[in-house]
Amino acid sequence: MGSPFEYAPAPESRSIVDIKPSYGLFVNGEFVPGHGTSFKTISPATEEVLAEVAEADEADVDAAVRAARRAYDKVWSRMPGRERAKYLYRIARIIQERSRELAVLESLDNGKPIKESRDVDVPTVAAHFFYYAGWADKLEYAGRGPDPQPLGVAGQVIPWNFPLLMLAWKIAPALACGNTVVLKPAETTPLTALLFAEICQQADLPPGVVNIVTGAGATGQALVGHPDVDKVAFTGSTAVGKAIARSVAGTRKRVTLELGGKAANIVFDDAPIDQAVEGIVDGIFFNQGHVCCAGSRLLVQENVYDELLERLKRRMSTLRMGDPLDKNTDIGAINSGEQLQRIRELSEVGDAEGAERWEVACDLPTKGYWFPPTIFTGVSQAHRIAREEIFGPVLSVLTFRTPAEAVEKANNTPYGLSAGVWTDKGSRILSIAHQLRAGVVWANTFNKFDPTSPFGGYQESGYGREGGRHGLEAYLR
Ligand code: TAP
Repeated sequence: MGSPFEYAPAPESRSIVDIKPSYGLFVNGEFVPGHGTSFKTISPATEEVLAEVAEADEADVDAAVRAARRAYDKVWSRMPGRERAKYLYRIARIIQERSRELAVLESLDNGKPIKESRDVDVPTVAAHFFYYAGWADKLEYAGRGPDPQPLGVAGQVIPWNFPLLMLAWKIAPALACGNTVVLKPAETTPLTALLFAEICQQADLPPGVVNIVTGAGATGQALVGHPDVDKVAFTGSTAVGKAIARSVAGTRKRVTLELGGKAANIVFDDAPIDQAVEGIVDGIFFNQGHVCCAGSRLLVQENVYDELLERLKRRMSTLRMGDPLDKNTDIGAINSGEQLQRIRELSEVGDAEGAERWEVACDLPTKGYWFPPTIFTGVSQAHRIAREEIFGPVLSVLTFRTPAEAVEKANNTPYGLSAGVWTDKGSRILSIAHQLRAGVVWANTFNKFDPTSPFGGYQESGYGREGGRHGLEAYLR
């Protein structure tokens, strides 16, 4: 690894977005102060404080749920689908118009490279609103019978890895179906959800249809536990997901959970190697590996192992790490000090268990949270780095000889969110995909998201689907 250095973030892109010194909660169409204490949100690339954000306590959450209930009863559930669609189309268009602002703010608050927030996150967010706007007046085709009804008030809790995209996955289908929402963004990434609240105002969305309550786990707990919430939609860790499932058991609440993953990316010896290397890099280093469906376990057929590893290391050496606002940056900052600590700890476990660590030699900034792209070879299935979600830019490499062995190893996980298969044989793609216990299987590509495709897990990766027609079912009776 190189020597540490001071890095100054690019000031010109900062000026695109107007960050206020402090933010309130968004309740009933207005920004209001919270009753709890406030907290600071920082740029993980520089540790600079970006803003002070209100923390919603139980009374604030209650006010937001009541606003959502009023809006549901009086306005939104009564509005014809074609009218709801107009609001969703308007929101989608404003997202496109304000896309630079949203991308810069997302990269500042989250640490992800601007080329990802600009070219992947924000366009996919707009696409979700466009897609579900199109469904709002066609719900009789959603698969829930001729007269599907909304559920009521949805309490939605999302993580920090794709703050805006997770918001879109939650809010767009809920609103299209006639539900109203109270959403809690993650503590470390509240700013784009608050900018989205401004967009709701700009779109003249009726007050109370969307409410945003910022805060940490306790705010999420208050929301999920509120007796007047009809539907809970959660994306986050398996541990918190299990606690939520327990807490709502026996209530009338409907629940969908999108949880963790430990995806296998399987490369057969007939795969186009350079294409596979790109897919492996994208699979684990996209968004610093903070991706629930990241291809964090590479399974390589033994006879191409040496060649693949050599090419992979060569490709990794070209990745640029640094200022998230620099358009040439491939790898941005780790989202928080806490997450960095977890990545370090699990990597040290990898060392202690005898796996061999290789990392890209690069200079790391002295401030902020950084971890270089890393691979572990000599990993066995029993190793913790092959079993536990690291949620960082760390790849564990295993080998296999036969297709049956690949499937067995790929399925040897409590998770089941996603997987990848690289091979030249179409018949093998179909046969392997069929045997993998994963909600999404990519063939000769990885980490591709589209609003028309359902996404979701098996086993400890949760239940319910988001995206596509299936994503409507979670919000309809
Ligand atoms: P969590 O710690 O589970 O947090 C997720 C959200 O839940 C945050 O907003 C969090 O608030 C809140 N929360 C924490 N404790 C809660 C409680 N007891 N009741 C209600 N809400 C609570 O996960 P994370 O670290 O942010 O995200 C990483 C995890 O999310 C990974 O495991 C990843 O695989 C998973 N993930 C899954 C998917 C899909 S689609 N399956 C997508 C993205 C991420 P604070 O953060 O503010 O404390």
